[in-house]
Amino acid sequence: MRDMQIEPQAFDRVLSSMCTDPHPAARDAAERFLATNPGDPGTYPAVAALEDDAIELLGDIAGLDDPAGYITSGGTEANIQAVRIARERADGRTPNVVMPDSGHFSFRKAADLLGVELRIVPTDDRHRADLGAVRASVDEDTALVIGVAGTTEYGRVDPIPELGEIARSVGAMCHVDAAWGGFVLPFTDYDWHFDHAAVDTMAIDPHKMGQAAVPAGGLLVRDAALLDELAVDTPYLESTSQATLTGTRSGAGVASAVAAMDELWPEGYRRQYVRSQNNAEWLADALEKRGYEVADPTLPLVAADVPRSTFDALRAEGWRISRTATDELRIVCMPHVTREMLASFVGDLDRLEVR
Ligand code: 0PR
Repeated sequence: MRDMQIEPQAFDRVLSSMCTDPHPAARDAAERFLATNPGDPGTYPAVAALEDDAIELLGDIAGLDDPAGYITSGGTEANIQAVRIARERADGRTPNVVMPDSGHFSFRKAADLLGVELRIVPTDDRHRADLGAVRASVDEDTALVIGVAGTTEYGRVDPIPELGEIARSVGAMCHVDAAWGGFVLPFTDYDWHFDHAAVDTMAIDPHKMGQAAVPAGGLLVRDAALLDELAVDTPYLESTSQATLTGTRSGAGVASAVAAMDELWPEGYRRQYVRSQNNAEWLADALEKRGYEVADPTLPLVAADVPRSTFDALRAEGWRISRTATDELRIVCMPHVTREMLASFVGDLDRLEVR
């Protein structure tokens, strides 16, 4: 018989993930709503009502009065749907989408699926979208300009207001990918959300820094009419149309997102941000003292030029770590990452480092 008591993955050595141990309330809500489908609100009204609450809460976090959107399967779905909305709005043209090279690979999937041209522009020496390059890339066929608020590799925040202006100047929409950053940015000084800029759509994922169970991503749109671009008729359901990409969806994700946000927004998330950011700075400092070059952790994510041989030795010790495209060690200080874990990691690094 297969051993289903097998340990799925203890979090005590996971430094590479953007997922984390869900909050106990989120875990409990997920279990209770496991067999519900918010894709069929006529049959499962309770979870459909919870989804409205989730969008209200996400709107609060992202500075959007009167928010619209839905709980997606993750950042990938939210990003694909944002590109799809922009493509539909750009009717009659062969649209292009402009994104910094720090953008997540989900936009490549979107471009592939939707038949839009993806124009990838360089980032500057601080790993942020190069505004000159963005300006030079947009034209009258640009449907969407993408900015990242918390990049996957370095945790950087693009200049969102400026990207919004560039988008407006050519009649394009502006999408912010805050899939990872959205639950820490409210406690920073960055201009990243709907209040500050000409932002039309946003990805913001409860199942990352939001401490909800997987799958719980978020798509927010400035105006509910934007969701109409996604809607298809649903002839045999009680509800008449559906704007989601998937059909049957996880009620567990939806309920879990609401439970986590009810529990943690804003004070719990604030405390978590401070803890994670302090940990990232502590680790950056420890690595710098050992002579490594470290990218400044502007959000709780550390990248350092630890050589591949040392990286492999740490992996062999069971550390779950990852590398950037330019081969740096990358550590994400998620809520389950404690100071003790990092101290133990640095201890192993000292023991194993290959110079
Ligand atoms: N946008 C940004 C900025 C992201 O970092 C990610 C995921 C996405 C969108 C896509 O989100 P979903 O994966 O929810 O669709 N970035 C991580 C990455 O690609 C995803 C990840 C998460 C990887 C957990 C490993 C892991 O254990 O590295």
